[in-house]
Amino acid sequence: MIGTVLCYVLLPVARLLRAFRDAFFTCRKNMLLAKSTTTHIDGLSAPISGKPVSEEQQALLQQWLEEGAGEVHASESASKPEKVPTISEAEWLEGPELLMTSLSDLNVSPQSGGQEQLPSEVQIETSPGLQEFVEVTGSLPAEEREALGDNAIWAAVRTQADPQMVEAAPLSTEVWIEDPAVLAWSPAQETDVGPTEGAVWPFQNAGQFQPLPLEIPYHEILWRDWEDLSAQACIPELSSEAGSLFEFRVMSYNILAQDLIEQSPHLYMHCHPDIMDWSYRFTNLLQEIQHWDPEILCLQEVQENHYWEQLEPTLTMMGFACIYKRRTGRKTDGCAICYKQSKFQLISASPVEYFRPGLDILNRDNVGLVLLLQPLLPESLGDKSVSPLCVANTHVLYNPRRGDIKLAQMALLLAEVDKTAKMADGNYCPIILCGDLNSVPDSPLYKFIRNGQLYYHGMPAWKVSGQEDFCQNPHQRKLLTPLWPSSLGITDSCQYVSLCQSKKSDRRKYSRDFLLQFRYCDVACERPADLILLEGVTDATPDRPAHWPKELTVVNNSDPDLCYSRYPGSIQHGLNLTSAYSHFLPERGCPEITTMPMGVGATVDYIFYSAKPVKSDNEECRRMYQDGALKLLGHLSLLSEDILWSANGLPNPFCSSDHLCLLASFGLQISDF
Ligand code: KL2
Repeated sequence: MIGTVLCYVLLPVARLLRAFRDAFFTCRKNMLLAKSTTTHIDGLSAPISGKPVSEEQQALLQQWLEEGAGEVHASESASKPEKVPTISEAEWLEGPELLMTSLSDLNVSPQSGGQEQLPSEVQIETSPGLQEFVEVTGSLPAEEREALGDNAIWAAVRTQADPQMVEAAPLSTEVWIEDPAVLAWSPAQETDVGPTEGAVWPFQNAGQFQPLPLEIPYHEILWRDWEDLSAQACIPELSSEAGSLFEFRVMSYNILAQDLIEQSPHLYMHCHPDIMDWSYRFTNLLQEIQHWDPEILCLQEVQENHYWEQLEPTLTMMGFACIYKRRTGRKTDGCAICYKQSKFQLISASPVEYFRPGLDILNRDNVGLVLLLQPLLPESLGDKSVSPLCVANTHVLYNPRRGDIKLAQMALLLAEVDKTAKMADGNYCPIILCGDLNSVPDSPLYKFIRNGQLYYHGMPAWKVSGQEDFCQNPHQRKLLTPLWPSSLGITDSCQYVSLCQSKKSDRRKYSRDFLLQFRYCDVACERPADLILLEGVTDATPDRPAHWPKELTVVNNSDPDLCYSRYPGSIQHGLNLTSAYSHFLPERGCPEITTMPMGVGATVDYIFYSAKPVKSDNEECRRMYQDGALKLLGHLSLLSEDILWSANGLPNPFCSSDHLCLLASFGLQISDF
């Protein structure tokens, strides 16, 4: 009898309630992510949720921001990563629900009944349906209530906010429908920014969901401005010949492989499990990509099954062609480069595996990918031409102590870029190098890429990436000359030895004058045995001009810089790369952040591009560049560490990776022939 009651009555009721809980949690995510009618606020003084913020609310917001910001000055937090709020699974169920953030905490303590604690100005009502739900749950046994968690409280709270919500086109792709809750990337955001004309917004009309006025307005805190840099680009001809540029946007994005979350769950303790769910993150990431609408997309940490089952099919439907390279060994993620087929045609694709058996310096499973793309000009420009574009993408080893490996990995990638980008005339076509280099700005690895050379001999390996200071470690690994053995086949100038040698023998080793000397040497004048004898013709010996030397002069005119290091203990490359970002936010006076491991902000992701070095007398200084054939026209601003702290770090409900995406717009010179 008891069994029957349990099976047929209590279990279905419990399941129903669980379904309710899930539905309301989704509902709450919606509320958090719902786009307000305002697109941007300065210092949180602008209206949130389309309603003016009362003075008290503003004060609370300010207090909350200050409290958050006060904790997170870069220098402080760098030394105290443990400040990241960590919340265990159990706390999720007992305490306030996850997305409840510090601001909400000011108003609703976990112990409180919820809305009674809210300031009276905040208009909150309980919808009749939800009220009923609360009453039902209130009368449930304690265990049932615990199973439901405090989501119930949140689900029951509904504001009287402006009913105006985002109007959105219905989904055209099934994958997008998976979680219609995601409203993070609403069309309203594109108004100031511009680059998403004609984009389809892949979420359903969610007019029934209203944002809670006191929730973190993620989309506003994490607002990123589009910075137009075309005026700064030192290109006098740009304004007069604005039409002569082939424009495209490049995104670099480490999307955080799901398997890596599972391997290092301790890194994501500050995140609610629901926002770490792949289907939630996938929908959000896809919408973000679609919102910024890049023509070239360089992704890192792309899990192979997610790539083939979801990303590749969806991105193909969005007009991309995609190329993927998985990491070697047992790693399940890799790098992808996707390009809009309407804009580019693939000339070549070269995956690069950094793992080399038997070489300690290359014993890790990271990879890179190098494409050569031909930009497709519109037919109206039929008689014009544009140079191919080399696009490289990589995710370099994380281990902060093994800078030696990181440098060798970069050298392998640069050798492949050198090979791919070198044109018939020996010059390089424009290059874009994206990736997560797991190295911070102005670290030796960064300087190597940007300045084209690095003296490494004797350098502690941990110093190379600048991620952490391990100088206390008495057993420091030092970089010694040569950094990698010659058997690797890569020169100190980050070029393939094989290519150098063939080039040298083909074109560079002997000068024209040197080769001309052979016209008069005895061997050259001797008639080959199988050549018909025509007297006076095939047996004629040319007269040696009087000034020609009898003996051949051996001239060693091979380029010593081409293949061998100019300076022992150093490595070089000749690609002339500079960063699309400055790594500093002048208005905020603090560094740009692309990721926040354990609550510590850092830049490790980059978009480098080819530029022209400006000649300087002091070669030791940071190299100066000006735009060449490839012009940086703009980029999407990055955020500061304190801003990300106020959004509970990364990932959060709005940003579904532990990295921010980088986005830069370029113009490629179109020429007349
Ligand atoms: O920094 V990353 O995060 O570029 O987003 O790249 C690596 C790290 C990624 C692939 O190896 O996994 C992360 N502590 C923190 N993060 C780690 C660790 C670790 N010990 N190991 C790997 N990752």
